[in-house]
Amino acid sequence: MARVLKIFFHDACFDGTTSAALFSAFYRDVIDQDVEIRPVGMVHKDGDPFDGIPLDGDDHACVDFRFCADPRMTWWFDHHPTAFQPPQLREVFEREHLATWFFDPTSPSCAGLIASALQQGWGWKPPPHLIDAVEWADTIDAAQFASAEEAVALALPAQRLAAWLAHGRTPVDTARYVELLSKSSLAEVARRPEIAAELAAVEAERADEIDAVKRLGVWAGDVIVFDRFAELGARSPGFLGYLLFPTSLYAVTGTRTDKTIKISVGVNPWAEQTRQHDIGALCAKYGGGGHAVVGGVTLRADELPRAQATLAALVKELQA
Ligand SMILES: [Mn+2]
Repeated sequence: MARVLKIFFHDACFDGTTSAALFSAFYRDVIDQDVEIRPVGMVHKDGDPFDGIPLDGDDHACVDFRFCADPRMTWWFDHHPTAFQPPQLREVFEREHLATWFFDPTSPSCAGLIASALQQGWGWKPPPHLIDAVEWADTIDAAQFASAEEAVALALPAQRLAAWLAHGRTPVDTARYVELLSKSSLAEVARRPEIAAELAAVEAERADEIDAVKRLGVWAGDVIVFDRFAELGARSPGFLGYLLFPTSLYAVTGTRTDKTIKISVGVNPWAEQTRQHDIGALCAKYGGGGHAVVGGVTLRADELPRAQATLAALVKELQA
């Protein structure tokens, strides 16, 4: 019987999935070539996201997601400044100091952090098919695009797959995607018939999405607000919001599925003004987290009044 490695990753996120694929490739190359890998997409929530998630593999890894203090979580890599929630978890991290736990909030992406940590510690280099994906993870996670047009472009496989991931993928889709990406390049994954068809559908929906986002945007000072709580399954406009409302400094979006409600907050990377707020810290005040320039609060599907109040409070804080 093959040993089982469970990899917990930030679900439906380009960096999270790339991180999981990269770590899978490393594990097969260096630790156990016959291992059975089970990628598990994780979503943030108010409270312990690992509550009720079984650590029942032979080994466990967590990438691009919050610190889990369970000693069975052998491997951990993250770059979110809000990785330690509650903050006391940081003491566990410092005290235990495992050589297989890595935290660097200055890294643009978790995939980049994994690549450098594994090279330094194990002399392992990412396989050629994943080099491109790791570079794209840096670009996408840190919004290092020259313009909003470039950020929303769907020309290249990485851009198309990032949009597809953000397009309401299920945990089954993303786990399969991680497995594919661990063994083939972004271009090869995008060419697979079943994925190519879905990528074409994402592109076809783009025009409707532009119309919807244009209609939805409501100004609150420098903040552009997209309240999509009423449309079950509707997505955050992401960079499209900044393309259509280029004078915004911040964007706040409310979205809802049958499982969760999410409030996403971001700083317009192409704004002329400078941000006055740390978004991750601001979201952490309301039970969420994130980076300095992007973050969010994820609540349960039955907490709509709380979500509406949280969205309003975040908008108010950003206007102050
Ligand atoms: Mn990340």
